[in-house]
Amino acid sequence: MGVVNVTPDSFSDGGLYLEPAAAVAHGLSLAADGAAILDVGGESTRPGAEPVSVEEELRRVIPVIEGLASADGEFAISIDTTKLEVARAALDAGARMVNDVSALRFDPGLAGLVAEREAGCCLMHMLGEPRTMQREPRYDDVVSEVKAFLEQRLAFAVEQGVSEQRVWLDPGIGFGKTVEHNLTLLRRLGEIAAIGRPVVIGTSRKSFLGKLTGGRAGGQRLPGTIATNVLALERGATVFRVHDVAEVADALAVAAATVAPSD
Ligand code: PMM
Repeated sequence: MGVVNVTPDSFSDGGLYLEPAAAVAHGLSLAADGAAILDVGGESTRPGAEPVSVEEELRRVIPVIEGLASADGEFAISIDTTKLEVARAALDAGARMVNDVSALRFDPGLAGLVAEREAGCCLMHMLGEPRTMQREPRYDDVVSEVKAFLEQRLAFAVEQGVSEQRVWLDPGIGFGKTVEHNLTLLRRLGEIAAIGRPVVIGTSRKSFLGKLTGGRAGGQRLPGTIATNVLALERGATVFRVHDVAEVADALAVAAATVAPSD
């Protein structure tokens, strides 16, 4: 899954692809690099980020989704949003899946839309909301709490008519977690995979990788991104949300051949 952020303020690529044509070209190059899904987002979820209006989010993402959909490539488009109106317009414009970092909490009506459109849906764990999530996050046992949350949100989605087969789950690396919480989730990712739905993992360029490597900045976190994605593959993740698709795809191809040799 390649990241196409159309935001002025995302932590690692904010402002780079604000023009629709630049964002579309970037998405197509990620697809050429091997992304099967392009995740288009118009609202930054970095710690402390302020929400953006529906109108602004629509203005950012819809032209990009239309542009990508009209390219008719071999990729699916996912909309990274927590808002019903944005998800609806994105599905109308050609997206096939909703990546909701609030796991259908911020806009419960979103579940009905996903059900009605038979869209795919990624439910992610976050402690609270982006504005406050990194203020001293606490858990008794981060893995069992994240797992229980994801099971509960999956049950909610199914109650609302979403087919369980269309739901993916994500432990939400960096969303209300300390470095140690992120590492524990990666170490015990198999417990999340045991829920039985595909696991999405998003470590790409995140700050805990900088903290573990002497303060590396976002663009210098590719080695850490690769290490964590390879380990996540080995522990049962099946979808890897990244900015550097070509490099991570190569690393995953080699790791996958080692984990499950084809000969
Ligand atoms: N991370 C970000 C945004 N959306 N969605 C999912 N499912 N999982 C993630 O880990 C995730 C996400 C924040 O990263 P970005 O600002 O680089 O997009």
